[in-house]
Amino acid sequence: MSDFLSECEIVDLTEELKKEIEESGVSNIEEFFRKSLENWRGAEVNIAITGESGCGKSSFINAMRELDDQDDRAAPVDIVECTTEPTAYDHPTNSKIKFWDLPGIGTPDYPDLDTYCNKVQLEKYHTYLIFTTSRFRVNDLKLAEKVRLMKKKFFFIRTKIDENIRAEKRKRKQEFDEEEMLARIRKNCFISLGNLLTDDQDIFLISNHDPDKWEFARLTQAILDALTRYQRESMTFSLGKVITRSSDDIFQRKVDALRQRIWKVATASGAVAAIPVPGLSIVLDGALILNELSMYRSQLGLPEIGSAEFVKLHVATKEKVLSVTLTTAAQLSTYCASYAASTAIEEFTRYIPFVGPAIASSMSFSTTYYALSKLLTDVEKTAKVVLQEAAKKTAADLENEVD
Ligand SMILES: Nc1nc2c(ncn2[C@@H]2O[C@H](COP(=O)(O)OP(=O)(O)O)[C@@H](O)[C@H]2O)c(=O)[nH]1
Ligand SMILES: [Mg+2]
Repeated sequence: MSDFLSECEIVDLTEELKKEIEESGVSNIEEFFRKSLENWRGAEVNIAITGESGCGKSSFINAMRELDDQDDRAAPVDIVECTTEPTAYDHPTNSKIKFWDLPGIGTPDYPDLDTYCNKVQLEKYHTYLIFTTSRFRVNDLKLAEKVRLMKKKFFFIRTKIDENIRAEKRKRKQEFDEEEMLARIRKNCFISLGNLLTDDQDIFLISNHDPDKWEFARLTQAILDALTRYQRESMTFSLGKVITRSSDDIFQRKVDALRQRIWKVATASGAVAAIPVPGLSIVLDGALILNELSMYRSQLGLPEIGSAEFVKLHVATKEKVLSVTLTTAAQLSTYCASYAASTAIEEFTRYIPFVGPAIASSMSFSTTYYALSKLLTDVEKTAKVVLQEAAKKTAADLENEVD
């Protein structure tokens, strides 16, 4: 119980939320929260991608969207851009998130920075990613300075780290020191930027072919942090399975983003479509909870029952996945009855945030809150078990390859 009682963000958001509720003009608080749960879907995110031809812009766009280079929706790789217009690539699960492949500065159509800024409408992007495979150029620097003047964030990205590692390993053999090599690459990039940056951690060393290695995850998180609240939520929920599984931090961000929704869902839960819970004189908004649970499962990458990934799981893991795959109100009711101790719930209602005594004392709020907290914790644990099993399999496969 203590886990979710310590969710201080509930209290922190109070003032901001009161203002939002006032401004929204709604009279019904349940309706307000039902709507606000969907706000992130409306958030537009425009990410500008720039850098010389061949440095991996298209490959990065595909890696972020988790699309194979051969996919019809993929940004064409290895094509020298003849287009002189910015090209937008939508995220496959959220068309409001767009990656913009911008032409390079210094090409005939964009001879200088001012022409460039006007033509690509520089102010419309929310964050800027500047790519290279070697050192950054003067134009990159000027662009970053311009972006900084607009009070927006830019990131410098050095791609193809995998190639450097491979080449250096071949050359140095036993002498090869990965840390030393990465530090050297970072330093070279940093020097090429003059005194633009104060922290060399603002340079990200990645491979578009290995998003689970080097600094792809750190970059993903830096992009998230550069966005506004709803944009960040939107981008977090659009991250696919590969990126989510590539880093504990990103996985945790998803869990946190889902956890922050719980009290809103609980507030939105009324007696609509309610189902009774045996042994307790309360009712639950089953549809709302099942909808949220389905989001937990897909966001945290639980395999669908019957999918190829599910079939390969260990029997005990399969059972765990099944135990959090509730799809009917009856299953949910049984699940709730199995844990619900009314004393715990009553005790919990004393900690309810600003939403006020009327809602706080409603059993629908506290039961929904409690049920979702428990479900999210269960899905989180199960997703970690699935992940560990997948990691063990990969390690075993690699060992077999070596043998
Ligand atoms: N090894 C490696 N190759 C990459 C990486 N990123 C891109 N490439 C390759 O570099 C070439 C050019 O990539 P592309 O994405 O078309 O670059 P763009 O011209 O900047 O869009 C392609 O053959 C890609 O497969 C990377 O991180 N590592
Ligand atoms: Mg390209």
